[in-house]
Amino acid sequence: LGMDFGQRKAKAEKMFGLMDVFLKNDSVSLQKDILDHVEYTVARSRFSFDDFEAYQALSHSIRDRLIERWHDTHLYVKKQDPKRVYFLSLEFLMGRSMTNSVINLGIRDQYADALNQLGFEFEVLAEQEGDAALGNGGLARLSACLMDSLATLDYPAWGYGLRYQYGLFRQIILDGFQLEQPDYWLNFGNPWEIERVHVSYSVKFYGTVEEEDLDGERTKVWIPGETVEAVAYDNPIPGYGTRSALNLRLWAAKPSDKYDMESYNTGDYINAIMNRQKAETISNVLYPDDRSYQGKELRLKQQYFFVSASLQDIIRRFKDNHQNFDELPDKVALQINDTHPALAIVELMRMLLDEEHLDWNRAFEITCKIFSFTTHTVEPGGLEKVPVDLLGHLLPRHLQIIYEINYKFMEELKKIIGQDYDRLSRMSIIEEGAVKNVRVANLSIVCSHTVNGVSKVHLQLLKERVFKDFCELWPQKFHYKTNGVTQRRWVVVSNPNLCSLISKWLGTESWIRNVDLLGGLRQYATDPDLQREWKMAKKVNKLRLAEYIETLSGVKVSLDAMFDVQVKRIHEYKRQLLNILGVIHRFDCIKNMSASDKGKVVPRVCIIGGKAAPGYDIAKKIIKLCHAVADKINNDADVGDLLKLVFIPDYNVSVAELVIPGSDLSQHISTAGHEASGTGSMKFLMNGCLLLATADGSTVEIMEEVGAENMFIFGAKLDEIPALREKGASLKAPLQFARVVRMVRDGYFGFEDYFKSLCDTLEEEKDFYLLGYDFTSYLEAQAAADRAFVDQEKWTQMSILSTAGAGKFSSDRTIEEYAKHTWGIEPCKCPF
Ligand code: GL7
Repeated sequence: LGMDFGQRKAKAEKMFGLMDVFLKNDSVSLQKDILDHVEYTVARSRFSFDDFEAYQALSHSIRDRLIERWHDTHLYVKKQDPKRVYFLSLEFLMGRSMTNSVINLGIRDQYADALNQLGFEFEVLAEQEGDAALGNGGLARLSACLMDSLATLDYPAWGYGLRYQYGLFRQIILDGFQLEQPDYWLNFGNPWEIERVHVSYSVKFYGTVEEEDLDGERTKVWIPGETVEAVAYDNPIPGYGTRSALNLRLWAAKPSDKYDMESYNTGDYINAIMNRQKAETISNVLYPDDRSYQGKELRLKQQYFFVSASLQDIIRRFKDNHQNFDELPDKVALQINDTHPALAIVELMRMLLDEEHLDWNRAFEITCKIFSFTTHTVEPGGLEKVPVDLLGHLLPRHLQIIYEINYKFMEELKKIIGQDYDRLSRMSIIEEGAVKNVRVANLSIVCSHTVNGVSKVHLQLLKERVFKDFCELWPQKFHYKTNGVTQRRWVVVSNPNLCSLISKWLGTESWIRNVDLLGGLRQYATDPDLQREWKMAKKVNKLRLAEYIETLSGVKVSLDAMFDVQVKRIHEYKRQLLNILGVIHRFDCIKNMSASDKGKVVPRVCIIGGKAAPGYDIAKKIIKLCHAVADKINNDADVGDLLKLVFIPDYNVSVAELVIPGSDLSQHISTAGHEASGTGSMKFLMNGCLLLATADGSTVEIMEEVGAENMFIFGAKLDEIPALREKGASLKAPLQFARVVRMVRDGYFGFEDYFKSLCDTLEEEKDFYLLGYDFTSYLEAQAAADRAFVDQEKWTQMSILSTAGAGKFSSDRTIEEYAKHTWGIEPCKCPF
């Protein structure tokens, strides 16, 4: 601004003189700060404000502290200019931010104290916050856990995604049926984000591609038909036990301010405005299906919108310090979370070719050195496809580039495998047929240096099934990084009782950053004092959960019962139906028992929760069946406290924080070979819940760490499944199974017409997920859990050993592996 160095320095000194170096965190400063925000930010009188207004003021006060660290981290990393990883994901399931933020900032107690002085309670205000539910299920929550670990471990990283105005629908249950309600989560403002009106990029759609002469060379020029602005909303992600705070940058669509002169000249001013406004629909709503792709134009627009804005941002940052694109792979690692952001590959190619004018080979080589791809799918049929016509209409230049990549890939491939046309056509990025499709996974594999699965078993399935041809071609490209979850959110935030207990017995809080230390609990697993305290912590959490259940459903549950929980998205392969049929069997047994036998029954509270995709009919019937069975059981005087079944509605991150710590047993019972990893099990494990599970996904690794003797494992093994399916109808289901299915079919729980199609899926020749086959071993595993529960000492020991064996399943370990083996990045810790 025309100032010389001396003048600038003097100005900076004056400004710093006016500011405290850092905001203060003593109780008086915090109280003053909160009251200032009540008065000036929330604009309520400091003499009169309610819990929600107090929450708003509190969150702004915390946000100020987040921003300090976030600025410092950015300035430092910018100066160091290390290689950064950019984590691209269409979904981030962050849940609530407040408690997590104060814990990671290390000022939870100070705030609690300050609030007490003001006559408020931290926990009560924390309940005012809504969930940020910008994702569907495990994949989206994994992204959130990975961000927490990246920040905690001081890695130079950014997250990029979409700022949906409507998050995942809220599940309402009416007469036992699921209804979906829109989640307009921004209604009450969102203090955890920072709107960046000046960080915005134009994103182009539609139009045509023309050739132009540039310095004697022919280049392609894309003349777009529509332009939309992407505006950044930044969400600071604080690390634990460090001053680092990363950025999760989410893009919102806004109308472009580049005038569309033609429409303004038509005289139809109102319509012209309305048309512009349509631009905003791009980031309006999250698609609620967690794994089916319908080739919808809006979905493709969302994908391109977010990758285009992100790449413009990333390349701009690179160009601040570098001119030579050969350095790009030394500075940038791009991680695509499943295939959803795969257009980033093509967009980078387009930018390098058409805007930076690199030649094809150089651009392609750079691109392939930058991208890594993690797949979360086990079904070849579940892989994303985009109709060629749709893609060509929306992104004409990108389709050309995809064709070119494919042409060159096919030529190379022919040289290696010869004229094996079947294999060539399977591996082609373009699927031929009545409708031509782009196979997004093939594109991602061809253009990434590394492809990761999400568990050991998953990699095996990739090799044998999903990506067999590619694994044979490039065995060195395929790896796995077992998923993990963050112990900050899933123990420290959600289970403070257990957290302090662990720290007390380990004599340190270091396990919160170095979770392997949990293994130190093993030596105390039989110590009566720890056992007593451990049981007490569990009881307090069960009480919290019991109260929640009673308020929601009116069902009173006994704290002496075993809380047996299955919470996750509703899917046939996850077999909530097996669970419900098991409950019916238990009910049937109790009904037919003598009084003395009843005295030996281990009382159970069976808890099921989860959302079904709105168009997934069978999943919705499973929810209804759960309610119908619950109605019958919970009102049966013969059964009483021996068995209760409750469905917890609207399962989300904050509900999980309540349910998981209060569970004794948790079920992860997918048919082997269908769960790529599963991460819920890891959260339960950390919280000392015993697992009743099949040997699927990451459970196989959990067995290695915890020991199968401390779990209840059942069911057909992965390698037995194909033969079992082959046998089909000749696999006679056990009588017990036939009996419970019959009860549903014959209307014992009502609604027999409605449940008919659900029962049909269990007929021997149609029982694809092998519920009938696995039923016997499922009941045996349940009986083993009962026996273990009777011996509370043994049970508590198994519970302690579960937590002790959970170390491997921290997302910190996952991130270390990605950083070292996939991204090639190093920590960059600000030295203040
Ligand atoms: C999933 C897998 O189904 C799940 O097993 C895995 O733990 C998760 C994270 O890797 O990814 N894949 C997927 O499409 N969704 C998942 O949760 C929605």
